[in-house]
Amino acid sequence: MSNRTFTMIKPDAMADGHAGAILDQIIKNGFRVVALKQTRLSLEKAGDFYAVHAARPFFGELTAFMSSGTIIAAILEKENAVADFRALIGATNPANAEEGTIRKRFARSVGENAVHGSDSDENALIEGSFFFSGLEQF
Ligand code: FUP
Repeated sequence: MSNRTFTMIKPDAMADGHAGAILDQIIKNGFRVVALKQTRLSLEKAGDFYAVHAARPFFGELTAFMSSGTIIAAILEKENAVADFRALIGATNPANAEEGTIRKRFARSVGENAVHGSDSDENALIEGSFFFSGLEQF
């Protein structure tokens, strides 16, 4: 088991002023920041990141949204990071997310759902490397 996951604070949460509160909740729940940056995805880069969803009906909306503003990308470390982080963020659709989870507190909708969290150790590694070189990970 790897102890790392990858997250993005998405453009909705950035625009709504929730980045500080989200990072605070992440850190208070025991995740250590391995790498962190504010950046903005081009439409093409958003398509590369979400290539696994290319055939889904929401792909166009998803990539337009993810390139619509700045994001914060981060690699996080904690024992059982992938599963614990997904529990912390809650269900994809905030309407179904547990009370107190990041998506319940801060997401606008299923499409604009405040944060990303890797769904496996393998994807955490791929996604972290998409944004950060080895020299940027501490
Ligand atoms: P999650 O792993 O919870 O981020 O969810 P998915 O990998 O299933 O979906 C990735 C992103 O696609 C979501 F964060 C938002 C978007 N999406 C939609 O816009 N509509 C949907 O019905 C499902 C996902």
